[in-house]
Amino acid sequence: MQYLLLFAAILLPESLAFPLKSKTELWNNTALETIKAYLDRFFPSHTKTPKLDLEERIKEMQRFFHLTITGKLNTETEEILKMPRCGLPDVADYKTFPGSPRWRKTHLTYKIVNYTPDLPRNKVDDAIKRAFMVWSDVTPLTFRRVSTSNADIQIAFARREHGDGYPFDGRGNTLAHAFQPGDGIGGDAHFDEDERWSDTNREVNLFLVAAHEFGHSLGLAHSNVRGALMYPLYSYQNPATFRLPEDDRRGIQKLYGKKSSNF
Ligand code: TQI
Ligand code: CA
Ligand code: ZN
Ligand code: ZN
Repeated sequence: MQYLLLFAAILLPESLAFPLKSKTELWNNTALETIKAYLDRFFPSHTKTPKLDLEERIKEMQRFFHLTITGKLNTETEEILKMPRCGLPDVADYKTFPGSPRWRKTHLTYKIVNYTPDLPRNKVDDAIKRAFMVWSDVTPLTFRRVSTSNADIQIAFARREHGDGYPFDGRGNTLAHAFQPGDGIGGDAHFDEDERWSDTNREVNLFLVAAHEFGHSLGLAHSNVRGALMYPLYSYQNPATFRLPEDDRRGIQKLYGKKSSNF
């Protein structure tokens, strides 16, 4: 046993005998700082998407430059960092989620699981219906309301912890969230019951937030274009005259194509 300990004691300081190793680590740290700064500048991600970690952001960059998608800072990726380039971000418009998840069918179903007491039921139904129309108006997608439990997009009002690991936070801040296309919880949209939902410009307009959330449900992430529906800032627009901004239209049509004409 004593021999073993001694052996270990001799082996451990080995790394100190190779200053090269710590030098490599130092260099790696610098490279990491460099790519972080590069990504912040040219592939900005919003603070509201904490799930987009460094690896995902490197993948996004690799996808853009048609490199092998590893999510790791390899030589190929580092070459890009050294290249002269235009000072504008590469992703200056709509965005999809990493891997561009989307529905593989055009006829989707939705279910309104429960209602907020803030609005009469028919106003909730109407806001949700019109929020889906924002997207079906410009794509081949159709949305049909069902009351069975296996709808593609489940819509619910909930407060605080509600079973998906993303608890709501009381009045204010997060208003709602939605999951990217996929099985199970994929596509589902949840609205914070601690908000005051409205069909006017008072408090939080259900139609506008639902239209934004359904953008996420269909595969759109946040856009960098000010004024886009998927821009991560709530700005009130009159629902009666709402028109889907061009950036969002291009984004959703990239995923699903244009609305096929009627003949
Ligand atoms: N909810 C965030 C949102 O939907 C939650 C979120 C952050 C999110 N990152 C995401 C959801 C990525 C899906 C994918 O953006 S929120 C707005 C807006 C919110 C924010 O309550 O902050 C709207 C909900 F755009 F105004 F900031 C609706 Cl319209
Ligand atoms: Ca909230
Ligand atoms: Zn939820
Ligand atoms: Zn959003």
